[in-house]
Amino acid sequence: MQMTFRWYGEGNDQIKLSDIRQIPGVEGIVWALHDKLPGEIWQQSEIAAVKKQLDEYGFNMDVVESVNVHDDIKIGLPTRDQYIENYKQTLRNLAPFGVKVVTYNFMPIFDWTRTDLFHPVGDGSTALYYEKAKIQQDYKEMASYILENLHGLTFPGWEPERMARLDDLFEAYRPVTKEKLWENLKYFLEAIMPTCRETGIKMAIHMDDPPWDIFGIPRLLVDKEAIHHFLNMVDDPHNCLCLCSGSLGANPNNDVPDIIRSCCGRIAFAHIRNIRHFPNGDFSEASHRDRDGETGILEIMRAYHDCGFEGYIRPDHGRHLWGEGPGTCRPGYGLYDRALGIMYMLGCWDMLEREAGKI
Ligand code: DNO
Repeated sequence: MQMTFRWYGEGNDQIKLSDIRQIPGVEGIVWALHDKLPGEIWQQSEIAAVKKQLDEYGFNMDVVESVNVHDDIKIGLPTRDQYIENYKQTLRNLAPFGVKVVTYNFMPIFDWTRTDLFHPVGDGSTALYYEKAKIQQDYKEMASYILENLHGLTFPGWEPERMARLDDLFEAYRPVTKEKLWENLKYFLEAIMPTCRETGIKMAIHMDDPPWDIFGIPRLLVDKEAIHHFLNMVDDPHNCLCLCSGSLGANPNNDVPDIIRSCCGRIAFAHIRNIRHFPNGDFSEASHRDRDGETGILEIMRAYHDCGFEGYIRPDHGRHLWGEGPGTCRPGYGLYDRALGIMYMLGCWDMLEREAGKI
């Protein structure tokens, strides 16, 4: 297992690489070119500039999150072929810099979706929150609430350019049934797998978050059955998962440790996050400590350890602590709780290693 930390880049993140350097055990930065729109080619000069910044602190750049997939590919329009060619070129441009895993998602229109970005947890901290009733209402209201709370920082999946034409996007996705979306995902993966084999890059699809349809649009990677369908659909060792415990864990019926054990060899990247559920279907994100939520963090770490997991791992979202809040920290991506999460995960891992006689 290799510990990583997500960072949004110089001038686009309040956290500094020198702060991250002080968290024990972090080997790599999970990064991206956040000013790129889906479909644009990432140029080698731009990638080299990030590499220089990371090199200064001794971090690797093995994992990219995300190279976002253009809507035309998800919708299945004739223009998709050009965007797929661009995607392949981006992979070829990334490989010489040592990139090994590229995360992406196939969620239509919205990426992760929450209704409150700074919801009180009850101990003075705040966290991302999902209020079920609100997601049945106006998608534009929800999108503008999220954009306002990003305070001008870019957030993948929430590009203002795309959010400004939400009605058009909903119209364009109207004919895309769940079956059609699966077909379009298969088309995309089959087209890029030769480039993955050539470059050695593993594609790691992120789970859909939350793991159910929202605003009438289908979502695919929602449970164990869907994950296995996905892996069998394109059965190639480069077709992998970014297994996000928090995304899957939003549905209490998902047994995340069991899912991990069933497909660990195809998990290239693990996101660890804990969820607290409420009886009415709402949920709040919680600290990584096992007992603060119901996702089963201890058993998740044990499952990865039992399977001999050698992929990349990161704390996913954290709460906002100690003065972090709107305008001073990216929702879900403050410094402190993610650092605490790393220490919790490493604590579990070191104990498992000790028990196995490895350290
Ligand atoms: C949320 C993230 C996701 C993830 C994308 C990958 O915080 O885990 O936004 O980066 O879905 O494409």
